Amino acid sequence: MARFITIEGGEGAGKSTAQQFLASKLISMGLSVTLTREPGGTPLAEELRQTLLNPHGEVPVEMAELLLLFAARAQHIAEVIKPALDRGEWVICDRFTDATYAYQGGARGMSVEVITQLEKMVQGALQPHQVILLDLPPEVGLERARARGELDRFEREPMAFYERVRSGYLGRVRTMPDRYTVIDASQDLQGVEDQLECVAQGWLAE
Ligand code: Z5A
Repeated sequence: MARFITIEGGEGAGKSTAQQFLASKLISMGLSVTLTREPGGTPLAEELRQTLLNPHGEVPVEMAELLLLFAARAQHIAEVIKPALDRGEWVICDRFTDATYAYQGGARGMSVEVITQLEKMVQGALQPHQVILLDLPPEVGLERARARGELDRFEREPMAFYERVRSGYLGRVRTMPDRYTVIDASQDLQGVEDQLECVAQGWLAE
């Protein structure tokens, strides 16, 4: 049965690493898996990603940032996510709308009602079956992200911004606990992967 799994967390939490690990587990169990990411996932959505993350260009105002994210998401859902689910595949997406609630809602302070309206317009009934939240103190994740080279626009925010992102995610976990599996991403990679393996085994047993 097709499943839509999303992976969330702050900068450098290990989302891409976890996505690859989960995919290898699911594929070894005989499942077909589509890996994708947000913002991005289609040529147009990747162009919008470049615009959103560019640290040198014109800075989008908050509403423009929000609408660009949902424009990319609309394209991504229509071109990649829904077709893969319709083919019966598992889709593992590196970030999705929980990131919008955490970054644009929690950290930028945009109206949650507006985000919810856009979510309904763009996604209809589409929601992740499960969200993996890789939770860690922002300073740990930023150190990992900074080791990689030039920082994107989101990686240049003050520390208080990332604290609000983290609180935004954890606030959503408190209100909808069944939606999330929270993993302590400050532990070593082996520890994270052991937990991810248990999660994958649990899905298969359902
Ligand atoms: N954004 C938004 O504002 N609103 C939205 O709705 C959406 C996104 C969808 C781009 O996302 C930006 O878009 C994002 C929010 C905004 N902000 N930023 N920046 P992104 O997902 O592309 O960017 P990111 O969060 O910076 O991802 P990342 O830096 O690629 O990190 P990651 O995927 O979580 O981590 P990783 O690449 O797997 O690992 C980072 C390094 O740490 C790497 O060297 C690993 O080998 C290492 N690692 C991983 N796990 C561990 C453990 N457990 N221990 C030690 N080292 C580890």
